[in-house]
Amino acid sequence: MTNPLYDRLFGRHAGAETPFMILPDERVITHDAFLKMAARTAHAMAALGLVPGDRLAVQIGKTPEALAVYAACAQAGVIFLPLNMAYTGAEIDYFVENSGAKLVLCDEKKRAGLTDVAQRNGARLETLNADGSGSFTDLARGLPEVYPTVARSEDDLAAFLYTSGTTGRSKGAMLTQGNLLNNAEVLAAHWRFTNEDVLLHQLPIFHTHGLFVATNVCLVAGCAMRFYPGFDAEALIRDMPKATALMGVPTFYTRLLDDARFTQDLTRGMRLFISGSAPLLAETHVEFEKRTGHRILERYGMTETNMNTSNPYDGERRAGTVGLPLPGVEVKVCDPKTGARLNVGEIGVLEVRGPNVFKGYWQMAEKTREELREDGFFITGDLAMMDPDGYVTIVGRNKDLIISGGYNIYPKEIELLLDEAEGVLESAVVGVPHPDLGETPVGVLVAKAGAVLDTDAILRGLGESLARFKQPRALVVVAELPRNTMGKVQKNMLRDAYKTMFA
Ligand code: MLC
Ligand code: AMP
Repeated sequence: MTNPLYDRLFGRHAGAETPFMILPDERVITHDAFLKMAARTAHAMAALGLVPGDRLAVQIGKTPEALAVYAACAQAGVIFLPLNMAYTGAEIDYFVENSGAKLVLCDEKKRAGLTDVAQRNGARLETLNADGSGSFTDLARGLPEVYPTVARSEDDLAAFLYTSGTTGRSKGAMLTQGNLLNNAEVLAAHWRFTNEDVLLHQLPIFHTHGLFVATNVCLVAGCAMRFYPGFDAEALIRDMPKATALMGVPTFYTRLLDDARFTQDLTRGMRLFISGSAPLLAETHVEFEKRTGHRILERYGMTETNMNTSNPYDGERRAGTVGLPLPGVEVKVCDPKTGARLNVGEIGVLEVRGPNVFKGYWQMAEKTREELREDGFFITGDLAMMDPDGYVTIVGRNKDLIISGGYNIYPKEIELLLDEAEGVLESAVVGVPHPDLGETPVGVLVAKAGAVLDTDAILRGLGESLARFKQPRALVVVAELPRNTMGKVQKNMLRDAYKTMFA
């Protein structure tokens, strides 16, 4: 019986007393102890009636127990659906309903808000807290430390990751065992991870970057990770001499550079700094090298595709570029209207194909057809250019998306809420440069005739339904929105008008 994802990432470490997770208090969880925790978790899931193919949604803190739920899902053939801790009950309601999740795990702090959500959607709700306690932990305690691995193929679904769209609701990207496994194995080899490595893991584990890229690469390599509940610059600086690699979003690197203790000496034992999920400014790359002697390795990916391109390990890491297509991944720059392949040096929409590309959006055949071509190429919506050496540069986006500190924010979702607010005639949300987060949303409002807008009250109102990170950092009121002759709002003019607001 085989289960490629479980066998090749997790199962092969059975019995290994090697360190897998090192916690901030220096407590070590070995590979074997982790697998036992995962097996108990899988038994608890089965006791709650989950069967292969069911969905399990989690909105829980970043703990070893949370990661064990991911491993248990792989072993039991259950589809793992991790959710951002910042999402409100209203946001979670949609994910649970859309995915048909049978079980929801949440932190005790979220339980009151999610009880109705679970009930309405016929899901069971259990708790798993940041300290590892909770009703789900109680269930798992004492259960057997071995679980009979459920047979799966590479084509079977392993996870749903929800990603918003420029129009309409979020879409559940269906990732198969093969998608995750292939990318993890390619990346571990490409970035030369071995069992000697120690990765500083400060990314959240509800997104591709922290969950699949960071964790799966460590599992393939059999190395350890220093595992933190979240970003913590103090801890990074304290523990850097005990580590060899860091994966982060650009905000990690700009924050480190803001700290005078971050020096060449501190990074002496590090072999690799990797950045992705948002554009790394070429100037950050240059400043980083000047300060530490290390050249950040930038790579590019998406929820739907895992990682597509990466700067080389040995070759030239070109600042401002996302490197070359990864082994097995085809990348082309296309005309946004016709889909025809463009020449070297021309700017178009990037399309990618390979074993890393997802299977489609859950129960959204039409949306899938719009973005995933019949020949297997996925239309990323990123505007890019390829140079004669094959290096790809992301120059912009053909989609209305803001990336703040590595989190995606879709203006449409905010605009729909702003348009409903008292006295608002219409609105437009644009991303403007932000020194810490890269970009941040600003809402531009037009009042109905005679109305006086209370922007503080409007912002408070947004808080009820919208995760904090998506809320505009500023609202401005204007007489009218700039429009072109077709009547379309000219967001580029708004971006330009407010570009220095946070500079
Ligand atoms: C937190 N806040 C944010 C925010 N993160 N606001 C905007 N954008 C963000 N990204 C808000 C909180 O709501 C809070 O608001 C305040 O900032 C402080 O919160 P915090 O939790 O203390 O923030 P911090 O720990 O400093 O987090 C910032 C961060 C974090 C940048 C370290 O957001 C982060 O880890 N980002 C990584 C996201 C990621 O993993 N992306 C990968 C997606 S996968 P207030 O007002 O209440 O104080 C992908 C594919 C690929 O894109 O290629 O990898
Ligand atoms: P997500 O949907 O959260 O997976 O975000 C994917 C998007 O992040 C991509 O479509 C890009 O717009 C952006 N992205 C990821 N990595 C990079 C990078 N290195 N440079 C620029 N943009 C990136």
